Amino acid sequence: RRSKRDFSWTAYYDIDDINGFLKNMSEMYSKWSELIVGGQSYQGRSILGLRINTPGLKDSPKPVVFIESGIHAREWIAPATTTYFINELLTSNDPNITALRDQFDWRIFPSVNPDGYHYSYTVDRFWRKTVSGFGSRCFGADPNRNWKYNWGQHSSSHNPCDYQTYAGSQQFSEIETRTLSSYIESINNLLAYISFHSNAAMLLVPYSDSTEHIDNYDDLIQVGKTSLDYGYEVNKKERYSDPGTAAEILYKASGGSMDWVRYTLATPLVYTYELRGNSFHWPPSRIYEQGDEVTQMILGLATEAQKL
Ligand code: ING
Ligand code: ZN
Repeated sequence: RRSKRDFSWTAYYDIDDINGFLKNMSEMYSKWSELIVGGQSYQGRSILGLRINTPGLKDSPKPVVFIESGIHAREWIAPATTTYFINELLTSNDPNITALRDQFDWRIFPSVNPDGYHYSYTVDRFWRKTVSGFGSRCFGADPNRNWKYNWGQHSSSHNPCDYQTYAGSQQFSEIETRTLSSYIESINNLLAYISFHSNAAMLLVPYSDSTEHIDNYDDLIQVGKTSLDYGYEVNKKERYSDPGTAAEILYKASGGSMDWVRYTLATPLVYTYELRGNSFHWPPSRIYEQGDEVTQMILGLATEAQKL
């Protein structure tokens, strides 16, 4: 077993080490956090996460904030900033962060495509998909095109050999999306669902395959802008683009997780952050920059959301 000191944010780690970090944190902070299983992978890994839920007044349930990271294997900065955020939540003495920790029931999954991440880490740096059907000439499906909402419509390939956006043989063909979606469905009181990708420096709101605006679009944009303002204050370098739907500011895409969550569960706050980077590269020595930025962006989101 690794000690906490062996894990840092100046390097990228393979999936076993990320899971080791989660396990260690759950043991060191066992009063507040527990290791949770959000689903299973094709190669038999558990999709591991941390639930952080500090004891509250009486046993009144807190609103749940769900963080899904690393659904695309090669977007390494997403799992790295997510473990950074976990570490901040559990170890920071900043009163804003301890308040953030105490206000919500957190479910945080740094790597929801663990097979793909391991394959990207060890074999093919630019692998994006799952590895279902490994051994066939063409294998894997895009887990962010595989969810059961308008499946297979936009920016979705139906060719299993497509390196990027093969949507799978059918909706929820991938065990990762199927099992994770049932875990999400079992959550009561889900306030916010946040998905992390890279590298467009953007904040996206549902729906990704339509330019129509959903009923609380204005609130989502307002909360989103505050989130980006908080993030900007950290490094004061380049700003993210103004928030919007993927259909309007990136490209139309169907079958993504956030659209399914919004449509199926009517979750009020649903976002996809596209973190910074270039060609999926972000220097390991500078992970902490985006780690701090992500921490502040989540703090800004939560702060503004409480004013609604
Ligand atoms: N971008 C996302 C993708 O899956 C996206 C954009 C987000 C599409 C949410 C649909 C829903 O293509 C990256 N970089 O993967
Ligand atoms: Zn992605």
